[in-house]
Amino acid sequence: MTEAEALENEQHKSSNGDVPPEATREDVFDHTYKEKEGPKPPVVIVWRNVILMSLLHISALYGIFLIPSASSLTLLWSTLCFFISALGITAGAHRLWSHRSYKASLPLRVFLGIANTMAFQNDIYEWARDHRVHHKYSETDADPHNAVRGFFFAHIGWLLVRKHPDVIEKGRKLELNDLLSDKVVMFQRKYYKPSVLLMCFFIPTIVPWYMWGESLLVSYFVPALLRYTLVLNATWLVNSAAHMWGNKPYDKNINPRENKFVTFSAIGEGFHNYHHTFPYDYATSEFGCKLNLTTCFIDFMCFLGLAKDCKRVSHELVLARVQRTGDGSHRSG
Ligand code: ST9
Ligand code: ZN
Ligand code: ZN
Repeated sequence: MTEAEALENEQHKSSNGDVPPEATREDVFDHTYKEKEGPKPPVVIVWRNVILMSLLHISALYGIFLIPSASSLTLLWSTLCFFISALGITAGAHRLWSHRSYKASLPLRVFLGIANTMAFQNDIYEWARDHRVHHKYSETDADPHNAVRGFFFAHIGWLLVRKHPDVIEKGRKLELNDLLSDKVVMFQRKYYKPSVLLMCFFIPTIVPWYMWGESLLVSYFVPALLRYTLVLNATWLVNSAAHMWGNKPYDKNINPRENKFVTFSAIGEGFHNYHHTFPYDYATSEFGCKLNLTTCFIDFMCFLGLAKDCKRVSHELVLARVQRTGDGSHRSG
């Protein structure tokens, strides 16, 4: 075993801390999986989703057209709703529930659960299960948004067709007890549909209309539908653009890349080569808070005493990995 590998092993052990080891190992790439040989199963289009997603995107375009007639308070409210729902995905479903990269107190988990519902991207349990299977089987048939199938499939197409059977087969073998025993996750799952109607559509619409007399038309199409569509696309860019374009300073043998545009639009989630190399790092980046609003948010929660035990990869380990598997494009800082 080389020095770098020994360091990585050591880091992995310490990264698990007192978190159930199974829960954190579930997001690490499985080299033993082999795609089945022979013809691929047929692609089955789910027309209901195609129609709903088309209508949503047409409504979002109409929302853009309505922006000039929205009051500044409504635009401010839309931005706030964008950031709350984005944090529900990044700090909630992603860094907390999929990767267990830090610990959150009950009030913070309740906030993140509500914020996540506002983002309407499937319930936390389903999101985290699909995301763990994405890390464990990246770029294979068992990856729900396998980027080898092209930009469109990785971005939105995977939500418009039936899943590849291997996604379900491998997903069923994942260890998800940490999610099953989290009361916030289970509560959200139980009441998901009415909660989405309330948090993703009703509250964003009713607040501008009731509080400052915005028209119902603008209130529905801008802070509700346009904001929802923007958060969806910002998230999907991580699966599409950040798996296709950018450099690979940490591991040139994997597809995920460092993509500045995605880092900006997905509030700190575009350091994707780093993230797939060190999925347990709560900052999802070597550079902490830099260009990373989600990391700033988690740090602030730690400051308030609402979060703790943030897992981090040491500088030495990062450098050892850069030297061993990087593509030579690494810049510190
Ligand atoms: C959405 C999710 O948009 C976006 C996630 C993106 C992830 C990004 C990650 C990037 C990193 C983080 C960055 C964040 C950046 C954020 C920036 C913010 C500014 N394992 O699903 P079904 C079972 S959602 C185990 O119907 P089909 C399942 O339990 C958008 N089991 O599969 C069920 O079992 P049973 C809104 C699994 O029929 C059975 O299989 N939502 C797994 O193939 C059938 O499940 C939508 O659009 C698994 N992995 O249908 C809805 N998967 O029968 C979309 C499934 O026992 N979903 N199972 O209950 C659907 O309509 C369907 O899932 C489908 C597939 C049509 C896509
Ligand atoms: Zn991840
Ligand atoms: Zn990825």
